[in-house]
Amino acid sequence: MNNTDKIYVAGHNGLVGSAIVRLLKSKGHTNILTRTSAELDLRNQVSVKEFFAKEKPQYVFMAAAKVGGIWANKTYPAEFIFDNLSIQNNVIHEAYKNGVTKLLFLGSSCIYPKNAPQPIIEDYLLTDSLEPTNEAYAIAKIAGIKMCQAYHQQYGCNFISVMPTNLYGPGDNYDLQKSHVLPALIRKFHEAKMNNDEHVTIWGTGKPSREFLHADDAAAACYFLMQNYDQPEIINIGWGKDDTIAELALQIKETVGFTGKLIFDDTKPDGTMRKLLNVDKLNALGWSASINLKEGIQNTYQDFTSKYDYYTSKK
Ligand code: GFB
Repeated sequence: MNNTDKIYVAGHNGLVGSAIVRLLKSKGHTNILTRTSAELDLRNQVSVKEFFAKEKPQYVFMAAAKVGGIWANKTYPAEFIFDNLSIQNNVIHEAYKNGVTKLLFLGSSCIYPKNAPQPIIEDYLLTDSLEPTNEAYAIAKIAGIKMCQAYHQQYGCNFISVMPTNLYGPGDNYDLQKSHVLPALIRKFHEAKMNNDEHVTIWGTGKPSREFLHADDAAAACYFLMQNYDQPEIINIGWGKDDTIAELALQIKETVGFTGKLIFDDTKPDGTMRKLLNVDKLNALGWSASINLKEGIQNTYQDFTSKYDYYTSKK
C-alpha cells in the first residue's frame, strides 16, 4: 500500500474504523476515502454500486457493521442479520466488480462455537453451535467470511478476513443498553460516583471472561495484515489474555474512583462463558498487541469524560 493509493475505510466513524483512519493518517496515507452513513447507505445496493464505480478504491478496510453488546444482539436479531448481510454483500461484491486490489473484512470472535475449546484456534469455525444471544450477528459475519473465501476461490480476489476479540477504546458507544460491557461499566461507575450512589449493578454473574483489545491495537493489526497476509483462511486478532467481568468491573471501579459496592444481577444473561482467542498465527507473522488493559481503560475513561455532556443530552 503506497501513501497515495486510494484506501476506502467503510465504517470510519465506528470504533475500529476511526482507529484505522487515525493510523493511516499517522503513517502518511493521503488518499483516504470515507462516507458517513447519511452520505452512503451501505445497505443500498444501487448506492454502493454507484459509489464504487465512481471512486474506484484500491484498498478496502471493511469495518462497517451494525454492532452492539449482549442486550442489543438479543433484542434486535433481525436488524443484526439483515443490516450486516446487506452491507457486506454490497461492499464485497462491488469490490470484486471494480477490481479492488485487496479487501480486509472484519469479523468477530463470536463466530466461534459457544463451547469451543480455549484458547480458540481458527480451525474451530463451524465445528459446533453458536452462542444464542448473538447467533444472528455471528451468522452474518460467517457469511461474510465465506463470501470472501468464495470470491478468492472463484475470481482470485485478495480478500482476507480477520477475527478480532472484544474491542474497546476511544470512540466507543457508551449507551447504557446497547453498548458492550466495558464502555457501559465506565459510564455506570462514573455516574454512580457523581451521584454518590451506594452500588453499581453489573449484568450477569460476573463469572464470564472476555479478552479486551484496544481499538488502536486492532487497527494496527489490521494495517499489518493488509500488508503482510494474503491467505483466504481467517486469522485471529487478540492479545492472548482475558479477565472475568467481575475483575474488569473492579479495574474500572478503581480507575473511575468509585468507592461503593458491586451488585451482580443474575437475571441478565452471561452469554458465552469464555472466548479467549489463540493468536499464535498472528504472533508468528510478527505482530503482537501493545496496549495493556489498565492503560486502555484509563485512555477510554478520558474519552468518555470528554464526551459526557453529549451522552447525557441523549438520555
Ligand atoms: O460486552 P457484552 O455486551 O457482549 O457483554 P458479549 C459481555 C459480558 O459482560 C456479558 C456482562 O456476560 C454481560 O452480561 N455485562 C455486565 C454487561 N454488565 C454489563 C453491562 O452493563 N452492559 C453489557 N453490555 N454487558 C457481544 C456480542 O457479546 O460481543 C456481539 O453480542 C459481539 O455479537 C461482541 O461478538 C464482541 O461479549 O457477551
